[in-house]
Order: sequence, then C-alpha cells, then structure tokens
Amino acid sequence: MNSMNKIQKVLIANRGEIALRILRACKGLGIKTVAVYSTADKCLKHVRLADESVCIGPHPSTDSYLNIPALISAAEVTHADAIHPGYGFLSENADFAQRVEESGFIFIGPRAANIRVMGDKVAAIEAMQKSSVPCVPGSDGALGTNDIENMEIARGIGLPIIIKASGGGGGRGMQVVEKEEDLLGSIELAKSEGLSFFGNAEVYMEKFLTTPRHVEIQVLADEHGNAVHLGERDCSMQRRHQKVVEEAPAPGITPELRNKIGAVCAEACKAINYRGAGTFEFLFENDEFYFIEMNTRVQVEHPVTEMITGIDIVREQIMIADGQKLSFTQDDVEIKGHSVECRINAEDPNNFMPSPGTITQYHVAGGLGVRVDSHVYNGYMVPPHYDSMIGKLITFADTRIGAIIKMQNALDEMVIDGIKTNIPLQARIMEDETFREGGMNIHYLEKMLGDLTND
Ligand code: MV4
Repeated sequence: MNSMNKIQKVLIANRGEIALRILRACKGLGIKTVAVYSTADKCLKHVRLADESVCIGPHPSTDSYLNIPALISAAEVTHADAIHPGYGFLSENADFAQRVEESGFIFIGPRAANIRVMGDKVAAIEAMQKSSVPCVPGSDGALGTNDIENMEIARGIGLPIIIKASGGGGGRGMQVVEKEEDLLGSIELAKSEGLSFFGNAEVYMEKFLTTPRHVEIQVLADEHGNAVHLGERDCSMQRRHQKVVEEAPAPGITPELRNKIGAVCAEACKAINYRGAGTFEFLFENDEFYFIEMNTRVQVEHPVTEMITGIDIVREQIMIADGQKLSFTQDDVEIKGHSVECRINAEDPNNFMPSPGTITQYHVAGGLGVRVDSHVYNGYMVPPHYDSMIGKLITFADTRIGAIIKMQNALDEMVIDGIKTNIPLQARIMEDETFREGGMNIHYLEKMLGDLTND
C-alpha cells in the first residue's frame, strides 16, 4: 500500500490471536495500527506492538469489544481510516458495519446489506437457491402457523427433519424431529428459543442429515465484480459446535468436485454483489454438498487455506476494503499439499472446563511447515473473561499424513505451563486411527471422547 491508498491506519476491533494476526497483515502492508483493549487486556501482545492503543472499557465484552460508540470514538480520536472486526464480537453485526460506514470509516468486511441477509438464515438460503447453490431439501422459506400444512411439509421431506431458528446459527435454536407426533411441539420450542436467543421467532425446516461432514468453501470477492474460491476446509472434528481440528483440503474431495462447488460459490458472490472474504458452510454426505449457512467474517481456521494456497487472506481482506481489484484470478489459485490446524485452548483436557491463569513457562514449536498463531507469551495471564482459545498450531506438508506427523511433533514440542491446555487431547486425536484415515463425520469426535451428553 502507498500514500495513494484510502487505508493508512486500521483500528483492530478485537483481541487475542486474531488481533495479532490482523496487526501482522497491516504491518506487511505498511499500514499503521490502533489496538483497542479492555481493562483486562492491557498486556495483550498486539497492544504492545500497535502504533497506538486505546482502552475502550471494562472487561465485560458488552462494555468494551461490543461497545459500538466506544469503538467509533476510538477510531475518531486516532484518525483511523478503517476498522477490522476479526471474528466473533461485532464481526457479523450488520448494524455495526453500517454505523462504521455512516461514521465515515471503511468496514473491512462485506457490505452491511450482505451481512444482514446472511444473518437471516431463511433469507440466506433463499439467496443461495436463486444462485443455484445446492441446499438441504426443506421448507423453502419460513414455516407458517398452519399445523396441517407444516405436517404436510414434514411428510413431503421425510422424517427425520430438523427445525432451525432463522436468527440462529452455530447450533443454537435447533430441534431434530424423528416422529410425527413430536413435530408441532418441536416447532413451538424452536420458535420460542429463536425468540429468546435471537429476538426472531421465524423457523424453517430441513431434512435432517444423520452423518454429514462439515465442509466449507473459502471465497474472496472484490468491489469490481471479481470473485474466486480458495478450495475447501474440513471442520468435522468438533465437540458441542466448537471446532477442535480443521484441515485443508478435505479428504476425498476430488479437484473436479472442488472446482464445481467452488465455482458455484464464486458465482453466488457475484450474484449477490458480495465483497470481502466469506465462507460457504456445507454439510457433505454421500458425495453431495448441501449449503447450510454463510459466514461473512474471517474464520478462526483460515490459516489452513492460506497454507495450501499461499494466499494471505487477511491481507486480501484489507486490499479489497481499500477498493483494489483482486491481484489474481481463479486460474492462479493452486492447491498444494495439506494443512492441519489444532486449536489450543486454556482448558482442562478431561472435562473441558476453562483454565485461566498465568503462563509460567512457554516454549513454542517450530521448524519447516509449523506455524503458531498465538498472542500468548511467558508470564502472560490468560484472563477468565473471554473465550478459552489461546492460539492455533498449524502444520503443512506434502501429504495429509505428513502434516499429521508434523503436528504430533509440534504438539510434543509445545510447553505451556501454569495453566491446563487441551494439548494432550489434541495429541490423542492425532494418534487416533480413524482420524488418521480421514473423512470422519461431525459426530466422530464426540463418539471418540465417549461424550454422550451432547444435544
Ligand atoms: C444440520 C444438521 C443435519 N441436518 N442440518 C449445527 C450448527 C449449524 N451450523 C447447523 N448444524 C447442523 N445442521 C441438517 N439439515 C446437523 C448440524 C450439526 C452440525 C453441523 C456442522 C458441524 C457440527 C454439527 C454438530 C451437530 C449438528
């Protein structure tokens, strides 16, 4: 970037590893950075490395990282040009994106209108169907109040079905229905959960896929009508809707299958006038993709895609927000090798309880094809107020097994003392025979853990 660019200074509206990841991308582009932090976060690494920093409030997120007026004020006093929301917090809040732009700043993300559509799952699916993205057979819109009609829709789809809240996503506000007699009660429950969790009682119905994989497509689109896909990630290794291990490419996806679904996603971006980075989430069962949701933010697991494509996704987000054209075409995107990411959480590996506290010894893994995206350091105090993810260990090799072996050695090298972490759990996963075969479905990890307490 040079003095001609609109973006000379970015305010990073986030914390932890992603704030550091964004800071690094800004530095790589010669862009100045503003860190914002809560009173619990003065010691964050990116706060030390940023050109400027502003305390935006006390530790509860609602008073700091979710406080829109505080963030806009911080951008004003520091004369930032743009705001990067990271993931979580306000990253998929259409009102925030709108207020950022109305206040004269660039939102490093999609247009508010696109975020709003994707936040409404019924509207998102409708937009995707118009663009020929394959969706789960379902109610084709929100359910009405006619019980007989709703029963007919369910019979038409065939049980089991799933009722989902239109304002939901990420696993809340869903009801699986196995028997006809449970349908009407489940619709009412999904409606009331939708209303209380998301302020939206609208629900819809889909065929319930019993053993799918979670495969998602990364896209990038610029303001000039160009859109590309960067292949897929497999995020099936999850527990209670929290991803644990992600990888790219997804085992068993042929280049033909990838290019076909990827092209559909890129075309959908053009059709909806999408801008920025995005992820199309699919369920993948019997070699078929079924769209479920679109994420309009950078995702935790973006590094595995970066490793196999060589494309810096956060850098591209910033350049797109600056108004530049994508500097490469679909033909330039080459998928090479295999990458695995293990999320490192400050938690008890046996009962998954958060384990905040001070890190008394920290030694990081290294070597060719080993990447550590983490903000923690020796003496860092993991605060109890936020998500327990303290970093990500990412490996890259020619082959999937090569990346797994590198991961085993990297996990072995890591020393994080003073708190409990899930490193022992990740080591168990890496040596698991079924994981090593690849292509597990979304239920596998919970089964492996003998965890029958899930919903
Ligand atoms: C589904 C499904 C099966 N069939 N939809 C859960 C979170 C939300 N993003 C969508 N989810 C699911 N939707 C149909 N039609 C199973 C899940 C699901 C799931 C999906 C992805 C990753 C992990 C999951 C864990 C449980 C259920």
